Amino acid sequence: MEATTAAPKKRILSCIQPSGIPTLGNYLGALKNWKTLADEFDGAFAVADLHAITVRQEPAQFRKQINDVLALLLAIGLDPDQSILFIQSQVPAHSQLAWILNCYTQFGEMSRMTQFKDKSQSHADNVNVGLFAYPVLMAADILLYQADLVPVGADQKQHLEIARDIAQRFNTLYSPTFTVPEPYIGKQGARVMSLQDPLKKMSKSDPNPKSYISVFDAPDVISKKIKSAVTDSEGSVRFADGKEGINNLMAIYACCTGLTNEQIEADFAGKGYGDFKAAVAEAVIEELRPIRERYERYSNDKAYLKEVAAQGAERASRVANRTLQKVMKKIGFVLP
Ligand code: ATP
Ligand code: LTN
Repeated sequence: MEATTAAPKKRILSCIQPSGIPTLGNYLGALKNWKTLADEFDGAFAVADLHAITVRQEPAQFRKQINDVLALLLAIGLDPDQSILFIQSQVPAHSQLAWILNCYTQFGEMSRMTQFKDKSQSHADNVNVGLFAYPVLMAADILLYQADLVPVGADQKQHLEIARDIAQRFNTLYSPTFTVPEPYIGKQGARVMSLQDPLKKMSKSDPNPKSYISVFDAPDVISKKIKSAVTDSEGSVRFADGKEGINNLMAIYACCTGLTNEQIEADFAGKGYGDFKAAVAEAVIEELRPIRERYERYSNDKAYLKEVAAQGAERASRVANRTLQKVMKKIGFVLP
């Protein structure tokens, strides 16, 4: 009989910025899928600290947030011996490839990015070049690892398209160099909205803490925030246009319980928003409880976090440097 060799596992890569305490949106839209995908694919997951300095960070707080997000990656169950877990700035190839790719990206295509337009409004006093070039650094993150799949929330779809365009452009100009990545956007939770303005996405850098649930919020805080979530005056729990607040709470509830919208509507028929909000709060509290408990353990163990980051940076650099060398050679740089 002919020997069969197993096809190599596909590679996935994703990152999260340490720009604040991650929210329920980050969790349901991205992190929750990472754990599932990490068991099936070859995973690399990073704390995108270079992306986070596109807005001002206070140094001591920033350092803490970077460690906290690394601890969170462990708390959601990612295994540093199975997946590569690393801090982006500890792998210099990201900055190096980003510069190179800047020179293969057009000003016009960057100007169309909706995140840039939004952020240049919310940070009007600091519209820096990094904020503009942010998607190119993200493309470098992805392309360095030859990622096949990139699990992200729906807000990142446009950035993924740019990463694909840049990869294809480079491959056409030279010869096949980069894997062209596909986005992986979950069916549920891909776009969790703000509790105070359900037309805006829930964001950890929102100045109003009532608009988001942080993954480390205590149970009573979660209950209060959900109780004060903006809804409508109709008073019936059903998914419909114009009921964005309720639609959002239903989506959150569905993600945490596995119920469908129809089941939720049937369960809450004839009941008011008070009952529904109490049930949503309970489901969110139970969903986040084990993560919060494991996070407490990891975040206090600084020596372990340092060790995880060092091991991750070494493994990540090995993969990333291979791609970077290939790119530099094709462009015509003189390699040492
Ligand atoms: P910031 O608010 O500082 O801009 P962010 O939370 O939007 O940050 P990241 O930390 O980089 O951005 O996001 C990490 C992951 O979480 C990404 O995959 C992103 O798509 C996802 N994500 C962010 N916000 C939401 C949301 N409201 N709903 C679903 N997924 C989200
Ligand atoms: N821009 C992303 C975070 C991010 C990312 C990446 C996601 C940075 N580099 C690479 C996937 C792959 C965001 O969610 N705001």
